[in-house]
Amino acid sequence: MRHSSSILIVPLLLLFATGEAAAHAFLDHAEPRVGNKVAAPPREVTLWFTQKLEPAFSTITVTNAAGERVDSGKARVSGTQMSVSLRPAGTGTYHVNWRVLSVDTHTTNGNFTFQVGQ
Ligand SMILES: [Cu+2]
Repeated sequence: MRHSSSILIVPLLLLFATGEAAAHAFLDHAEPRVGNKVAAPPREVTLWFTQKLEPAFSTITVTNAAGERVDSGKARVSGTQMSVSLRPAGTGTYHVNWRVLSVDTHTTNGNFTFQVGQ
């Protein structure tokens, strides 16, 4: 009896967990691509998420290899997409930090790097 009841419960928990994960805005992909190398400093960084974003509370900060802020500070949000302009800031490892509020009122954040140079 005990065994059969746990078999019923596990699929319900899995269903709940998957539904919850799909309801948040997670990073789907980015340009420049996460962990990738580009030849020249990009003019902007664009992130695509798994859910629509609330523009007012969604931000991206980008720093260059020297740790200097190189983003314009004004992220542009359109649906599931968020972009920020960059000033030219040399080669090396760039760090991207993002924080977004999705339309379901949940906040998520994360970071990744990409490389600039030969
Ligand atoms: Cu959510």
